[in-house]
Amino acid sequence: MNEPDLRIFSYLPNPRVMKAAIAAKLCNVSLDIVGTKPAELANWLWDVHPRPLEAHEKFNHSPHARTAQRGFDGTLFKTDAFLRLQPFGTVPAAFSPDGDVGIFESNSILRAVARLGASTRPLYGPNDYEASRIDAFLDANLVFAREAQVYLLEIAGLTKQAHARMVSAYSFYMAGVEAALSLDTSHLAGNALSIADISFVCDLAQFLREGHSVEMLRTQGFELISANGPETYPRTFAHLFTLANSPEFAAVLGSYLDWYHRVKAS
Ligand SMILES: N[C@@H](CCC(=O)N[C@@H](CS)C(=O)NCC(=O)O)C(=O)O
Repeated sequence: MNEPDLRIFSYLPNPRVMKAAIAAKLCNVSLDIVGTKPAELANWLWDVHPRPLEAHEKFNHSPHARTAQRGFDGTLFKTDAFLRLQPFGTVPAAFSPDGDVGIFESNSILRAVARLGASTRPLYGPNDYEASRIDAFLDANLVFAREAQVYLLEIAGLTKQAHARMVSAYSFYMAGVEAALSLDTSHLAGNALSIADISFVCDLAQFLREGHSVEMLRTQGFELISANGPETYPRTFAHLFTLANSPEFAAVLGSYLDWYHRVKAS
């Protein structure tokens, strides 16, 4: 088998990995994506060469045992070699083919794919200024996505403050995206599809999964933050679904957003 251009380890499916997978399809970069269902990743060795653990390797005094930090509970098994390359100890975790370079943060893994495939299809802007504007969207996405991560992890027991904080982060982000799409351009950062659009689709698609918790929110006295989204932010939702339905996005997203259409249609 030919060596891939980039290796990625994560729980799957993961919209943060989908960012890299969509870009890879668009610019013909080969990825080796390794992982398993979220609940099963605690049974894997988080390493430069990740693999399922044997039962006898899973004990609390293992040199690899670490306390999970966010999104996981209990103990995870991360090697020193993994943590040298992935200092925040998170997934998705990407590696250069030789395993010498670790790349973390899904937006930066996305950037890596765009750089590797730039000669096939430029997804990272035609010049330094445009690339920096794309970076600015990626930064804004990350701020939104971090707020969304905290909100979704706490959704079973939200405080009023936590809910209000997400409302504010959502409105700020969505208003900015809507404003960008109200300019005379077809995409977020200009007239060409870029990694800014890819990151936007995946992060917003993940946030919309608050819709799975509508009853849980109601019992706490909250409504869906994204309710009336298409009415309040029409350009943003149109952009999301136009891209999500395009071939390369649809091939990676699969059924990830199907539930949203079902709920909206009912
Ligand atoms: N902003 C990061 C988020 C990555 C992240 O927080 N990953 C969590 C799972 S959702 C993780 O790997 N946690 C490891 C731990 O709990 O130790 C990205 O986009 O890649």
